[in-house]
Amino acid sequence: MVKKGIDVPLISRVIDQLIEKEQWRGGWEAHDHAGSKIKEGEHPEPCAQRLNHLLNKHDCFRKIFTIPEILCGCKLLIKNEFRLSQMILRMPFPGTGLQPWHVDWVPRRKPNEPIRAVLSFLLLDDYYKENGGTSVIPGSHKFLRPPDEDGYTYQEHPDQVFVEAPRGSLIIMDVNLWHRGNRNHNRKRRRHINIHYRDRNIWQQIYFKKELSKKLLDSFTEAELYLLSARDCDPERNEWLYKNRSNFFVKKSNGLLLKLRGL
Ligand SMILES: O=C(O)CCC(=O)C(=O)O
Ligand SMILES: [Fe+2]
Repeated sequence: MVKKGIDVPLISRVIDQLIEKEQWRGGWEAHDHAGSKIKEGEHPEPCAQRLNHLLNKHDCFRKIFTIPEILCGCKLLIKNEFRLSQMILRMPFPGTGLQPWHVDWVPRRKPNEPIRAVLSFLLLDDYYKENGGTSVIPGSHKFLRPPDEDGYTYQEHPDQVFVEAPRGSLIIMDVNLWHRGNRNHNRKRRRHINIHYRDRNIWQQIYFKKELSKKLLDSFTEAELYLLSARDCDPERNEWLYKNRSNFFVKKSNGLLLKLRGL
């Protein structure tokens, strides 16, 4: 589906300027793996360009996270209240970019477990197989296990489908869907912005309340601030717990808390 009212050519131009400016550092702000600190010369994902903190970097990104279809998708799939977790640009480098099959959150294990996140890709280029368009395994959001438990990492999957869609389209998916970015064979550009929404009860990758400039925060409406979890009344993120979120005890106690609250 091509989204009207979003200035994709402008966004594309700004993205290119940011890529030029940030180069290999792009995406470092949310080098998202707990406990890992990016080192000088270390690329966040060696086979792809990433950019993060887009809201801070240009006004053209302001309208992207409130695209109604994205919010409808979140409302439909995430039963609890949700908030923006991060918005990230990904572009495979020419000739490379293949990812292993994966899901972007802890997989659901039981049919009654809630869906915790929704991924929405706004395509800045046409997507097709040869330029490394995203591929998915239809129906895998109901498998209740991650791909590596079926032995799938980098190899082809018999049921894989390459998303073919024109620039300006949105791909919206349950975070439990098995998917991956592919090799950019023909070296034609293939960029998207991933608008990642999560249940408000799990970690927000970018702590917008602290990271957005005061000027920017003052310019957002109450509804936008709610979606960013950046109103005065929204809870502070405990930085110690966030940094240690992969710690066994932190994970266990979070899980227990959610269970106790029936979430
Ligand atoms: O670039 C793509 O097609 C997919 C990227 C992705 O799934 C990820 O980085 O988690
Ligand atoms: Fe992913």
